Amino acid sequence: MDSKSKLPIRHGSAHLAVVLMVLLVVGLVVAVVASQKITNLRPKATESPVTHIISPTPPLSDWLKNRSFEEDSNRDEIPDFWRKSKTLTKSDRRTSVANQDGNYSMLINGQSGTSKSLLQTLSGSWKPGAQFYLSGWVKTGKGQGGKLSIAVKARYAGGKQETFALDFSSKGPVEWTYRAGTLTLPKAAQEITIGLVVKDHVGAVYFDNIYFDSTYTPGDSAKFESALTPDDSITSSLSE
Ligand SMILES: [Ca+2]
Ligand SMILES: [Ca+2]
Repeated sequence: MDSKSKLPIRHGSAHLAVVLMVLLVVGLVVAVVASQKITNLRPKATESPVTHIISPTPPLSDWLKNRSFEEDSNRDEIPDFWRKSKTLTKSDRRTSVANQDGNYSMLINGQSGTSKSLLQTLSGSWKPGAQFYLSGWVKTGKGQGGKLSIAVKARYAGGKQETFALDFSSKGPVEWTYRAGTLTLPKAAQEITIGLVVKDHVGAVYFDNIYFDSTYTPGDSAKFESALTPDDSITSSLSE
């Protein structure tokens, strides 16, 4: 009787074990799917510090990054997301000596016969006629000569490049000066490089509060001047 009476109990245990196994498998599947969803929500750690991809209608924060030069996470005095031309030296750096916005600006010490630049490249897919707004502030020391610009270099489909520039007075000293302009792309572009350019100028030049976007909300005294025209004299200055 003992063995017969135990049999239903053993059957019952087997059923229970099967049910528990099924629940365990279902639980594992749910956990794996959930963890993948959480992973997808996290920012991608592999994002390049100098090139970022722009969606067709990006929020403002996805455009030019660290445009006021306040962030420098590795403390090498080259602002995050920006890269330098080979001609920059240690004296060309983020500095708190002058600032138009926040605590820091970018200082480039111009040298005769040398073209120096700080660059940031955006990747995207822009159609002919795409419009942009470019603005920024520049302050100069007792320098003179050459060319001081906030420039945009577009790389068109097929590889041709064209540069547009907002020029500032190269005869210093000049206090913080604001300039702004609009840019309409004549051709489809896949890459746009923003550059702070100091070419063949002798003296200190400070840049701050650079703006580049497809939208603009007017504020204070900010005004956008006439459209920027092509200026290929500094195309080579917008490369490393
Ligand atoms: Ca700043
Ligand atoms: Ca840095």
